[in-house]
Amino acid sequence: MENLKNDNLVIIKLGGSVITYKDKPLSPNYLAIEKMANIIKELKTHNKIIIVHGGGSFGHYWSIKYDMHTLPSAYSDEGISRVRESMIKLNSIIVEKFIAINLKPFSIHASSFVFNNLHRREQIMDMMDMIENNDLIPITYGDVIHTSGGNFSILSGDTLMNILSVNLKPRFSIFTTNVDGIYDNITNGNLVPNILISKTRELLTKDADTKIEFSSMVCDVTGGMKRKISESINIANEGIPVYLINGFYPERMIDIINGSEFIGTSIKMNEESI
Ligand code: IP8
Repeated sequence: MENLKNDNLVIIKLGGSVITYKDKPLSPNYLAIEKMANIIKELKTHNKIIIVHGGGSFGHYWSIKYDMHTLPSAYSDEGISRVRESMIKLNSIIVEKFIAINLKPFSIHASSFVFNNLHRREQIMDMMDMIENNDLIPITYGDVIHTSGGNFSILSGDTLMNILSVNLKPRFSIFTTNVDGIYDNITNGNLVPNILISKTRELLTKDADTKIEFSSMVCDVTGGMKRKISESINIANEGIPVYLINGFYPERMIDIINGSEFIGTSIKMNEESI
């Protein structure tokens, strides 16, 4: 595989817990979306941007109701339609907010570049073409996708982050969630600012005694923080720095890009192990 480096590309995940009220079915958080859009506009002046968004109280609400998961299976057709429809709706709410401030989003459905859990590299590279030759911001999202033989599965936006990052080699990949980053402990924990991963994908923190406990977010069929961390490790393993920050303070992305101090967690490959 050719080793592309896209030094001014940033891939950003808008977490479902930021863009929707996760405990209130089908309710977008318009203010959070607007705030995020304004910061993305600022970032866009010096960077190329690709957006991935999660399902929040849209996709996850229906996935739970119809017992649908990431494992391919013969789920209820009604459930499949409901999840798909709700994600289209959420995507169009975000797209409208972007257009309202003169950003030019271009929605790309995940099934156009992922099929049967395999990705189509050509379609992914096409996003780069569109970024380089147009002023567009490709925007894709976690969704229900057809696998085969009548089976469908829920595809997480976190997995899309991994697929896009590994193929497009951005300068950074940023996950936004409703917490400041990764904590060393589920209750009363401390924020872990830097995590290094070794070649063996072992997590190394500055303080060797720090252990990271994982929790699954309530109302999440795709694995919550645990999946975010495992996808982040896959990305960092390719030499791409990953940041997890609080999406209610999207200005923290500007600090990251400026190389300033920021509140959040970075996950990077331990240089000594490269
Ligand atoms: O919120 C899942 O995407 P995620 C989307 O990024 C659905 O895990 C349909 C539940």
